[in-house]
Amino acid sequence: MVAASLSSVHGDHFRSLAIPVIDLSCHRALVSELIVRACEEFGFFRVISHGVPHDVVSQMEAAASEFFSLPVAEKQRAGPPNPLGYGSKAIGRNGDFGEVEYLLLHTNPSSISQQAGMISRKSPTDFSCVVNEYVETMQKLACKILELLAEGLGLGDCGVFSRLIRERENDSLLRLNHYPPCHNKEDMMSDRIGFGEHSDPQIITLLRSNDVGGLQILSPSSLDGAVWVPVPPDPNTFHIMVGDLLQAMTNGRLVSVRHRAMVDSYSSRLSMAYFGAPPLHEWISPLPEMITPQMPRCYKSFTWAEYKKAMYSLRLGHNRLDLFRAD
Ligand code: GA4
Repeated sequence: MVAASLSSVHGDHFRSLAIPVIDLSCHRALVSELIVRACEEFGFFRVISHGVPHDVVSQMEAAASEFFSLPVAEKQRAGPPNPLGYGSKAIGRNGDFGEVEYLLLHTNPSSISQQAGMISRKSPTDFSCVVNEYVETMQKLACKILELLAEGLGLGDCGVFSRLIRERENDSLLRLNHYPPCHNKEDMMSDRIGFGEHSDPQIITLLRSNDVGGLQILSPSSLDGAVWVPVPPDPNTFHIMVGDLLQAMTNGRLVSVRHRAMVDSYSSRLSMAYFGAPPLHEWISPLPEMITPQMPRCYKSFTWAEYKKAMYSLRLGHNRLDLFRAD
């Protein structure tokens, strides 16, 4: 594990912290142990030597920037996001806003080709191909990480997490975000929120961004309130985040990381997030191996559809998993 040292943000408290960087080409037992440790401590880590071909990423990035550089009226053909499609500033259904424009896509190939018609007038087929390839690659990487995680946790069935996002009916999403830079001086002097504080509801998130910073994670170990830790950008790594469902399945042993994105004063930030989710009808429960006398059951069983219903009825920053606590 390589430790990346971090420094200051103005405004909130901050703490210098070493975020885990895990080399996936290292010895399997070591990698799985490091993944577990990172997910327990931060719910967040970065991976290097991940095996994702450069072309797959650069083609996806090029397609995203081409879309965001279209005239507004063209982009709006792919919106509004209900919940999929193009959105600008408004996030979700309950009054959240950020300095961001985005495209939300379902990862199912037929949904991608349907949306592609609205997204790219010029070459919808090319757009679909690029997205499908990126999504397939992300799904593979997510499964690999989830299997290593299950091994590290000593679970009898190492496919217990990965199987959920591999199912044909999985509800995984791809989100393309564009954070334009600030233009006026006043804005440059203050911190501007691109995407407000939240945790991701799904099982796992694989986030890749260009070389512009902005991502911050909330240090879960902080005893003294909010401690935001800026994550230095690195276009060659993937940021991996534990989602709410993984926290529930591990009975709270792994933590879903709270994070946010700030806007850079000078440069455009482009990020691409793959959210690995189970099918809608899938039941989510704490795994029996994760329930012990020292760690009694923390969460009720619920379906992903029930969880989604709750998440869309709440604000972005709501701690929605609390609604599913066992009595
Ligand atoms: C956060 C993670 C993903 O970006 C997302 C977001 C979704 C949306 O933008 O429509 C939500 C948010 C996210 C959680 C609470 C609800 C739903 C906005 C919002 C206020 C696509 C997702 O799955 O949940």
